[in-house]
Amino acid sequence: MLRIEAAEIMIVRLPLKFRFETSFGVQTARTVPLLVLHGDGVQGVSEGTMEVAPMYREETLAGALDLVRNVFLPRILGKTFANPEELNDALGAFRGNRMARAMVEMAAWDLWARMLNVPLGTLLGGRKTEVEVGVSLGIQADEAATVDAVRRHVEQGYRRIKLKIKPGWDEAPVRATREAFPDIRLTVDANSAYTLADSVRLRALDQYKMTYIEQPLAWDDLIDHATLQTRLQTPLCLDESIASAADARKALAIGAGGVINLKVARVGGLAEARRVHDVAQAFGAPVWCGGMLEGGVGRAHNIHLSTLPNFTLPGDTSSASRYWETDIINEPLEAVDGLMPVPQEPGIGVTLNRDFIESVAELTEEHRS
Ligand code: OSB
Ligand code: MG
Repeated sequence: MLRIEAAEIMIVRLPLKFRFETSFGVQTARTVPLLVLHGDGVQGVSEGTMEVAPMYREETLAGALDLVRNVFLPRILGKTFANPEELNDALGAFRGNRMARAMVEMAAWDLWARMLNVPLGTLLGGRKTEVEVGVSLGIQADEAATVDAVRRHVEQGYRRIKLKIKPGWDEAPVRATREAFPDIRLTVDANSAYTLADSVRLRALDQYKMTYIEQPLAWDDLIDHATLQTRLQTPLCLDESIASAADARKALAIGAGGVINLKVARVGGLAEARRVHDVAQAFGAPVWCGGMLEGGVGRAHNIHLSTLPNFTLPGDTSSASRYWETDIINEPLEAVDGLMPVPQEPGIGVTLNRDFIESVAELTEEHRS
């Protein structure tokens, strides 16, 4: 039984080691919310991926934390559940706010896996002991800087290079990269910066033989993606547009894309992520695990999810040392030759670096029933 006795919320601000520019803005740091659930002498932890400003999807850090504190925690504190899915049912009546719900659900899964003394990936049904990873590279100053950044990461063994693009910065970096590296697995991510009126521009990318083009159109669209897909040879990969297994089913049924970037928080937690994985598998569509510049807690969750069999393309879960001088966990999460080892201790298999977290925390709270 899963008994929830107490909860902690912490917020830490971590400076990024690189400037990360996407079509929607520039990030130089992350504000990382952490949730710890305590029960039966064990703790489970999760990391929120919502940002201060709703640039990626609509959820915000302030809105999500308000819900966690005032609506979700009161429904689980002091209560006992059969398993994480039953706990999640206690939040099932609430609409949307999937990243906020995922924070609670993911901590419950970690707690549950630690109580059962198994790695989270194994509990979810995954069998891999290492997962293939690539990198997501932000928009660079020019073509030469792009090729330099690609070279550095190819030399480190990453299995796929993803370039962020936006209108006016798309074919140039892709052409330069393809000329320098004719054989790498290459993709682009537009984060919803285009419309159907850009179909011709986007079709110009077909010649570069990319594995997919990620989320060219609106964050809440499926229909226009299906139209665009009829005009392109390169498969579309959906990120922002997929918030549930139902969305995945509809998207694949209408041909809105052929690949799904699966992010646990965006779909509301690990159980729903597994359902998205299963739907995609039934359609013969590969999935891969996306990233939101996570600290070690979110990164570890992503690695465990990626052990499921239909994660057949490299994910964005690159080495923690790329992002942070000091991480929020004690263990390193480092890929070797593009393979990220799956932590084999129970739960997510990593532990909070409490001293570091305390030294940089902007907020720490305790909640009890
Ligand atoms: O679209 O996949 C995205 C980061 C923040 C918000 C959206 C996205 C991303 C990334 C970074 O691409 C992936 C990572 O390295 O964590
Ligand atoms: Mg994306």
